[in-house]
Amino acid sequence: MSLVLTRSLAWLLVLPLAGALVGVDSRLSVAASPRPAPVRFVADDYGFTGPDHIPAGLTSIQVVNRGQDLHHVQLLKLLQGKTAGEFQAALKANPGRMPSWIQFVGGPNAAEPGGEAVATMDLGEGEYLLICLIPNRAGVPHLALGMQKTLSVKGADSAPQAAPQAAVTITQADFQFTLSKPVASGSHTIRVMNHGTQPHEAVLVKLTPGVSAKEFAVVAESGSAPPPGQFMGGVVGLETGGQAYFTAQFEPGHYGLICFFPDPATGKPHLAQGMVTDFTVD
Ligand SMILES: [Cu+2]
Repeated sequence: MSLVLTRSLAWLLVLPLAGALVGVDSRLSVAASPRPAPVRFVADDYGFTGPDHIPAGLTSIQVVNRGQDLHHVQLLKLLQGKTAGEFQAALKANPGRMPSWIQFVGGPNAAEPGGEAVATMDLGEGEYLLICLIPNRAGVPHLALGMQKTLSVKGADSAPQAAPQAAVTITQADFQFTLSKPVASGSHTIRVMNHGTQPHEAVLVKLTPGVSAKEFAVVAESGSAPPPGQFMGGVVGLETGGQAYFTAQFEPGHYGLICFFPDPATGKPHLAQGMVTDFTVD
């Protein structure tokens, strides 16, 4: 019901604009075509259900968390014709070390139980895996509990989608986040770009008043207690040069961006090297 309403409202907003642009520049009217509904994957404890095949191109992936634990969707592209079976074998042989023939291509970051998150990426044709890297209380990543699914990306859908209009860009580096400008209250699309040399993620959290993003991250890392705040999505790991978009509803308050990805040199999460940022929405 609400999905139908949202889509019909999108048409109302888009049609007059598209009409006004016809005859001016056909590329602009393509840019104004409505964005398709996100491709939806349901996460539970511990697995994903959703489509096995989707078309290539700019794609919004939604994670709907029906579990009791936090979940995200990390999209991995399998290179060199490697298979899901080979990925599992490689992890078994070298636990905790990603093989060199996978590429981190984003995906919606952590959604609370009962919540959801969406991220938009340009997906090229190929074989992908959806995995969840979030650990359980014992520190075991959900991936090792069976939380992985294959996804085949092939062929193109209708007209190519224009890139979303981003209100703010978050640039990732080794090891920090930089926001292009302050985030205003309201619903905004945020672009995330990795300018670092390692894969990075952006975990968006809303912080309990008086708590810093670092304090939140330390509690979340330890798994000893629920962290003081709320996970609000973001984008999971992106390769160097990669980019993705996510949309979130920002109420006034204090927020954090955190990268839990490990530095191969030290084994420590990037947040321990400074990749954790606080920001305020007025
Ligand atoms: Cu990082």
